[in-house]
Amino acid sequence: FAVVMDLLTKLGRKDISVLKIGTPHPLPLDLVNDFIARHENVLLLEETYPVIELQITDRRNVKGRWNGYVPRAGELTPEVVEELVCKALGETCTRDADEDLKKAIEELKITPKPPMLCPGCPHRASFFAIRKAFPDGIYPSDIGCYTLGVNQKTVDTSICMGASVTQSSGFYLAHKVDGQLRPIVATIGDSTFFHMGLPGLVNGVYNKHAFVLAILDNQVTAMTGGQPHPGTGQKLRKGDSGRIVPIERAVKGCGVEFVKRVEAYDIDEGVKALKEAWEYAKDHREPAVVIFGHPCMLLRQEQPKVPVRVEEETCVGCKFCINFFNCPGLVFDESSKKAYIDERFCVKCGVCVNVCPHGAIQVISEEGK
Ligand SMILES: Cc1ncc(C[n+]2csc(CCOP(=O)(O)OP(=O)(O)O)c2C)c(N)n1
Repeated sequence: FAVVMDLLTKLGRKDISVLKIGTPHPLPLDLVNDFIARHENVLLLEETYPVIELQITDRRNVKGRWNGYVPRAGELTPEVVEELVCKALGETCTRDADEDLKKAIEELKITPKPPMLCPGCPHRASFFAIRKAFPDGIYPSDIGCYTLGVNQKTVDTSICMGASVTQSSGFYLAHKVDGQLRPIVATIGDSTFFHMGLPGLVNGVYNKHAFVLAILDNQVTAMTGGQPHPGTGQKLRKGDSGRIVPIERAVKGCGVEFVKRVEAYDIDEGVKALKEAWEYAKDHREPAVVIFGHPCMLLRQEQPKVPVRVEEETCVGCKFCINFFNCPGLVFDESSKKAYIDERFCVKCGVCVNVCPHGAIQVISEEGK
C-alpha cells in the first residue's frame, strides 16, 4: 500500500482510487464489490496467494494474480509493483532499480552485504561457540533470526517450525544405521521452542535419540517484531501479564536430564557446555540441552561497552573473523588486505575479542591503546 501511494504521488495521479484491505479474512465483501463495480479496471496487489481475488464475486474487471496479470509467484517488491502499476496506467516506467541502488551505496559509503544478524546479537556468539566445539558437526536449525547462522556455516537445514529437533532425530537414526556418529547440534529460538520444539524433544527422549539441542534464549520473538512468549511471561496487550514458563522446567518436563544454561557471550563457557552435552547425549542415548541466554539487542538493555580494534600488524588477512563471526562491524579492507572495525556498526559487545586465531582483535584500553 505504501509503495503504491508513493508511486501515485510520484506520477501525480490523483485520479486513481485506492482501496486498502485491512482484513483479507473476513473480507468486507460489500465494500470490495462496490469498489469494483464503480471502476472500469481494478489492479489487485496482494501478497502472497490470491486470497482476496478468489473471494470476489465478479472478477471481470480485476487484474490480479489469479488471472496472470500480476506474476503468480515471487515477492511484490517495489520494482515489481512499479512495473505493474505503470503497465495498468499505460505510463512508462522511469525507475532504474540498479541505478538507484548504486547511487545509495555510493552516498552512504557502504559495502553491500547479505542479510546478517545485528551487531551484538547473542546468536552470533552462540553459533561461534557451536562451530568451535564441533567443526565437523551436523547443524539442523529452525526459523527465526538465528536462521542467519547460515552465514557462520552453522545452519545446515531450515524447513519448518520445530524441524531442527525432529531432523536431529532423523540424522541420529541415519548415522546409527551407517555406524558413524558425527556430533549433531541443533539450534532453535526460545519462541520457536515453545511453539513447536516441545513435541520433537519428547519424541527424542522417548525414542532414545542422541543429539544436542541449543535453545537460543534472547527473551523475545525477535524475527517477527519482538512479541513475548511463554518464557518471558509477558503478554502482547499492555498491562496484561501472564505466568512465566521457565525453559529449563519445560525441557525437564519433556524428560531431558542434561540441561545447562550458559551466558551466550561467553564463548569458552558455551564450548565447554556443548562438549559435555554431546558426551552425555552419546553415552546415555538421549537428547541433551544447552540454553544460550542473553537478551536480544533490540530490547535495548544496557550492557557493558567493550571497545575493540584490529591490530593491523597482527592481522594476517585470513578472513576467519569475517567468515565465521560475520558481524556488520567487522569489515575486510580489500586494499590493505586486513580486517578493521567499522565504528558505525560496532556496538562494543566485545565478543569478537575471542574470535581471531592470531589474537589481532584487542580491547582498547582506557588510554586508547
Ligand atoms: C508455523 C509458523 N508460525 C509462525 C511463523 C512466523 N515466525 C517466523 S520466525 C518466528 C519465531 C522467531 O522467534 P525465536 O524462535 O524466538 O527466534 P528469534 O527470531 O528471536 O531469533 C515466527 C513465529 C512461522 N514461520 N511459522
